[in-house]
Amino acid sequence: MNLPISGDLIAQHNAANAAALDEDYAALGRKLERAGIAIDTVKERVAGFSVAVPSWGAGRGGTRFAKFPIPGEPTNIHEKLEDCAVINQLGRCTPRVSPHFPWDRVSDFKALREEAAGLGLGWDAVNSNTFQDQAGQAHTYANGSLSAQDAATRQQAVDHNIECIEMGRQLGSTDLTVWVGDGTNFPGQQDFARSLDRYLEGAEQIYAALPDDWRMLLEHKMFEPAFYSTVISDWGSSILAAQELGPKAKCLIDLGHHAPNVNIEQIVARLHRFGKLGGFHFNDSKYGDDDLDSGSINPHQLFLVFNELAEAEAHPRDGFSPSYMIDQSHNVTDPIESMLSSAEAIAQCYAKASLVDRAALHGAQEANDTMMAFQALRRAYNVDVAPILAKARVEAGGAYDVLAVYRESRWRERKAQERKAVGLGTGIV
Ligand code: RM4
Ligand code: MN
Ligand code: MN
Repeated sequence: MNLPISGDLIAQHNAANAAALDEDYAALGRKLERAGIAIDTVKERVAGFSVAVPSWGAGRGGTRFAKFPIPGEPTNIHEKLEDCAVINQLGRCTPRVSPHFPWDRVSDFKALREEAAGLGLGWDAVNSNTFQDQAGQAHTYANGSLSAQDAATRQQAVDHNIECIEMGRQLGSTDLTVWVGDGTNFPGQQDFARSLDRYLEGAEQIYAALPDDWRMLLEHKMFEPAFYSTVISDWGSSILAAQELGPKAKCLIDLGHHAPNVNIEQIVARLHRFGKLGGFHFNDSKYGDDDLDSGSINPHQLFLVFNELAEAEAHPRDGFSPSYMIDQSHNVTDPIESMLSSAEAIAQCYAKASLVDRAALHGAQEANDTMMAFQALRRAYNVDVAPILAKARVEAGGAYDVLAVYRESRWRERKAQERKAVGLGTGIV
């Protein structure tokens, strides 16, 4: 394997911090022991946790207003893979990349799969794109894709998704994530029922093309780019569509795709109750689909989501195996730094959810002891799990302080010498 960051640099840094880490880990171990928790067991769980990174997240994102590229940012899927390899080498919990087509299209997928494997990376869910027009495309998506009135446009969207499955198959993926930008900007613009019928008809054709071991993950989103209505606007529409399509269709929750203040953790529990929770896109938001860094605004919500995921894991239905991915737009930070910090925030919430005393929680719930039920969650949330994560990371060959080593490696500065500059412009990616 040809990992991008010098192993010596990581080893030296870890050696310099080994005593501090051992001390912190031992102290936390004693504290957890008093609560009947074996820290090594939690560490093993954390070591087994992973979240995929999106290929598009490796580039600097933008807004509708502007994009400010940085020197050395990746310009194609090969350079993006290199950056994803840096993230995984240092953090050791992001071993898979989620591609987006046609953005990541190549002529030889077998070679791309090997290239990723050489960097220690596998592939996660494939994302289709029928929310933008591509050069040379026969039919525009201006009036929708799977739900468009025009039959040829719908067929083009179906064909693209089927081609995504084929490209994903060559990479070794087993999930297709479908998010469509379809919707309306004006009351009356489309008939709500008929546009959903058209969406379902197209989705059925895609579903029919899924290999046996594949899943189709339906991602709902309340608004943007359509601002009055969207065809799969919420988890209700999503689960109805998934139920209509069949067992291989599941729902995917993107944390930024709800109305403000919606109780997302409850949605997790609801979808799981019906065996339809298929995946997650992690990010954070203040106002809408802001795509801010995971846990940067509301880390408590992220913990509560993981608490429901831990409940779901303990009571699996229908082969519970959600696909986890970071889905963020890094407008003002180095994307590698954002994804390192976000993956750590996500794994922290996973670890804290593992610390919840479920017997105490359930006992308090049964006894209608509201305060003690809440305290069962609060006690876990208050634990600083950083030493557990650091220990798991270091044992797997990652860095004690991921950001410190990343900066010391001068990766971005070195890449700025090699990579061609990205053009200015607007757009999400
Ligand atoms: C959407 C949605 C999709 C992502 C695109 C780039 O808002 O979150 O998952 O693929 O953005
Ligand atoms: Mn998303
Ligand atoms: Mn989004």
